[in-house]
Amino acid sequence: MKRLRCRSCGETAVINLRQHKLALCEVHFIEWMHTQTARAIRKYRMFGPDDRVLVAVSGGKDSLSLWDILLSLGYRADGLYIDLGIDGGIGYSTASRVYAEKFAADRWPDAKLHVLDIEKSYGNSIGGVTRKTMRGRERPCSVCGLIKRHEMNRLAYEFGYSVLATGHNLDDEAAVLLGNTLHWNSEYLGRQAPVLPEDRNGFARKVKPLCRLYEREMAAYALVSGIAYIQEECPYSVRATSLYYKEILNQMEGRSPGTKLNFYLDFLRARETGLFRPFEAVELRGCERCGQPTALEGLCAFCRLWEGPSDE
Ligand code: Q46
Ligand code: ZN
Ligand code: ZN
Repeated sequence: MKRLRCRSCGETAVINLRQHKLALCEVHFIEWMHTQTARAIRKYRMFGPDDRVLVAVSGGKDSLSLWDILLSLGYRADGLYIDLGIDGGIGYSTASRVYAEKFAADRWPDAKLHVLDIEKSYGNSIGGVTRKTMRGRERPCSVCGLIKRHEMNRLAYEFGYSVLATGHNLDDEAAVLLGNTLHWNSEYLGRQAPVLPEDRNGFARKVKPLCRLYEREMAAYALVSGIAYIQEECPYSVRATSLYYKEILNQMEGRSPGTKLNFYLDFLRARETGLFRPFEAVELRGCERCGQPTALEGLCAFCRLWEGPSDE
């Protein structure tokens, strides 16, 4: 088989980016990933060099690589690991936390990693609170999403970060887009974007700097950069419909390289030209207990979670 050569220097290529007709060696691939991320940050006006960025790290390849890229680009980025108390027979949360802590200590010892333990702070884990408050009707992922959003917002606010960055990659975004399109969920379509403005003054903007990078590219970046990460998926993700959508999109990508990227970028263009009605912000008030923006009367959804019906 013909050996692929790096387009920049002619050395042996480690990756072939078929959708860009671009083969790159290790050094130039890392450089390309940094440039692509920097471009997305500028294009979507995510943040500038003076912003303090809080990166939500899960111990997985995407979020650790995102943190690595932002620090390599010289941004003021710290990490936040939320220990959700998920076990799944593999000690999932504990193992993920070790990867996040090791990454910070070994690679970027000057960067700060905040760690929040949900069970210690609130007395219950994701599984426990799902069983208790929803009586099994709700999936752990919706409870988990609610807790993560609330706590990331709270800590960003308390620690004075203006931006919250998550490691969602192109495959994640394209899968969500496919799901929203299949249901013509116009509210979610209007809201799906690389940048979500702050809900209220003082709260952080949410950004996804990896939204144009394939999952495969993220895995390759972690590998060639020597970033160790948790390989197992969250045990609750097994039944997620998004995995099925990802499979379908991968099949399409295999037949026609670039499908995922074009699907997502064409959507963003259509969104910009007004195809989807922009999300109309409902009037938000401060939660009576935690002060975070909420559309609900009295307590926000997060504070209600811990008030749920008891087991009797
Ligand atoms: S961590 Fe949480 Fe994911 Fe696990 S429980 Fe679901 S939402 S699958 S990103
Ligand atoms: Zn090269
Ligand atoms: Zn609240």
